[in-house]
Amino acid sequence: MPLSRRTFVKGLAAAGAATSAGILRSVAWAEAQSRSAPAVLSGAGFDLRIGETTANITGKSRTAVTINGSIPGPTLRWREGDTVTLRVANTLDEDTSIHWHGILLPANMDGVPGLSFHGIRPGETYPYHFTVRQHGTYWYHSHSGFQEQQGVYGPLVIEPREAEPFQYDREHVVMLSDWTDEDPRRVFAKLKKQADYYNFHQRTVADFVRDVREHGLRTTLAERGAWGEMRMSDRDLADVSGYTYTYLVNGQAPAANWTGLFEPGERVRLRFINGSAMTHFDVRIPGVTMTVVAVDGQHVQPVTVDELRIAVAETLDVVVEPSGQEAFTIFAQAMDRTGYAAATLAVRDGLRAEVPALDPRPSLTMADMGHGGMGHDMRGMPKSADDPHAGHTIPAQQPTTDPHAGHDMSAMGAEMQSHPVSENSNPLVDMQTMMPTSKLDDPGIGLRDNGRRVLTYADLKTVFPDPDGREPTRTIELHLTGHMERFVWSFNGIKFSDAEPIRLTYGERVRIVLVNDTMMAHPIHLHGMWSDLEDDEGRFHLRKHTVDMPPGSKRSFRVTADALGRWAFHCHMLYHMEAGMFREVRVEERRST
Ligand SMILES: [Cu+2]
Repeated sequence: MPLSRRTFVKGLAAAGAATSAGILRSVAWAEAQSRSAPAVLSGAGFDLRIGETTANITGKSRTAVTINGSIPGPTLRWREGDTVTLRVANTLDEDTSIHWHGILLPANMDGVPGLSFHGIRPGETYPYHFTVRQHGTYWYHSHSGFQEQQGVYGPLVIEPREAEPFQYDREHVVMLSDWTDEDPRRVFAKLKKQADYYNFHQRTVADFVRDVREHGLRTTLAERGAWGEMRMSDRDLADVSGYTYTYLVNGQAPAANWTGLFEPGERVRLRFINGSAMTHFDVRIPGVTMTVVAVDGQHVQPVTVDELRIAVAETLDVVVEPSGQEAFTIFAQAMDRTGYAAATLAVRDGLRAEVPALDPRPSLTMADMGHGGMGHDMRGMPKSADDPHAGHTIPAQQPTTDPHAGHDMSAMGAEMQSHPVSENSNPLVDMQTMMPTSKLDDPGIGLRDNGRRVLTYADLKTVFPDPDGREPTRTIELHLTGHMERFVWSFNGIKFSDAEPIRLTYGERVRIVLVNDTMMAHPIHLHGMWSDLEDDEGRFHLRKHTVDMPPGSKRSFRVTADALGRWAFHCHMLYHMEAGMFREVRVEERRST
């Protein structure tokens, strides 16, 4: 008797299959399942099936799109050096795909429809086949439409061939994600129509931009009295908020209390994966410090912190030694503080520790908007009220040649930022940063001076030296641009549909400099090749597959173009990518002309 295609998922865990007669298995079975981890598949051959599943996260049944009937999909465990085969069957009535995030592989195995291949048509099975050349914590997800938001994502763990430089007694995957009962196409349509749909507060940045356009900068500032009155809103921190989202740990809402077990005295490795569509999380485990040992699958020099921010698509491995309590809360606040994901580390099932209150919602400061003096809240700097031109993010239509611009900021080491001509008078660009800095040692919006030791990129150093060693021979600067009211996002003011590929020559070493001209964070992901983040002195610092770009930041990374073919390069905020913040990177053989 064939199983029904629709499967009931309780609390969004791997859950019971209905029989073909539509009779659900017992509630007890479903509840038992809801507390377990997603299925774990290991070996070299894998069968994955993308299909529709009935899910109930919030008390209402919804149609999710799943891998093998669960959200997240199964945890795949590969071994470094193995050649793996993954047969991905599409039982949907639309195209699908699976992209192996952060994995080095041939371009036709990368799973991006339109670049790597044509996608997987309904009823088809696509065989992915490649040799695994790395180890660590990664994830995989659909690269088709909004399927990732609907549930098509799962953890990927690659066991190393050689011993790792740290020890642990057990491990848990902790996959964070965001779920909406709404159809993501509707969410996107609402953002396009009214960008502050998910925000009930005044949208002061957009108001400010409009006022400056209509009345000029000086008048607008005089009317507002001081910079400090430019209060930011929810909308400026996250496009899509807890108003529609339920935040999940391993597919479970906070009430379902996913629990990872430990025995007192054990060292526990937690593999944090941010598999959400749109949400940066700030993670802590009250009562336990976390020693970060790997980032984006790459070993780093251990650093011990109380709290860490994990951007969309990043992974962070930590080792913890819980003791003195039977239960601890893994608390992951959404960056905009409109909700949280929560789970428990405990000595047995059924326990729960106190869940902290959400931190207050942060305000963006002038520093967040591309002011040179990072970390200063301009409300505390009365001078700035007198000098309305001091380097900050300005509406794009303002002339950037203002002789007063940033003159009192030179002592802070930042330089006036120039912008691509394609941003000039561009209706898709509403803001430009004037004095961006790397902000590598900045904990970030909402995490500064909170009394906890918060991880920054500056704290993270890859354990190995630059594997390439060559200086980049050229620099490609790209600006992250957007227009908040229109909900368009782009590189250099040019949407993907209108953009030429970025062409790299096979074997070359290039430096990519990103400048964030917007008020939002953008985690930028290059497929197929590493992004080797540089420190403030331009040295190799941290190997990543996804580089988060806070508002008003400028960061650089090195790329060795060692993978031929067509690769995606994009913001990993799903709706930003969909709205145009996407480029093709094409690596080609040197022409012998
Ligand atoms: Cu983005």
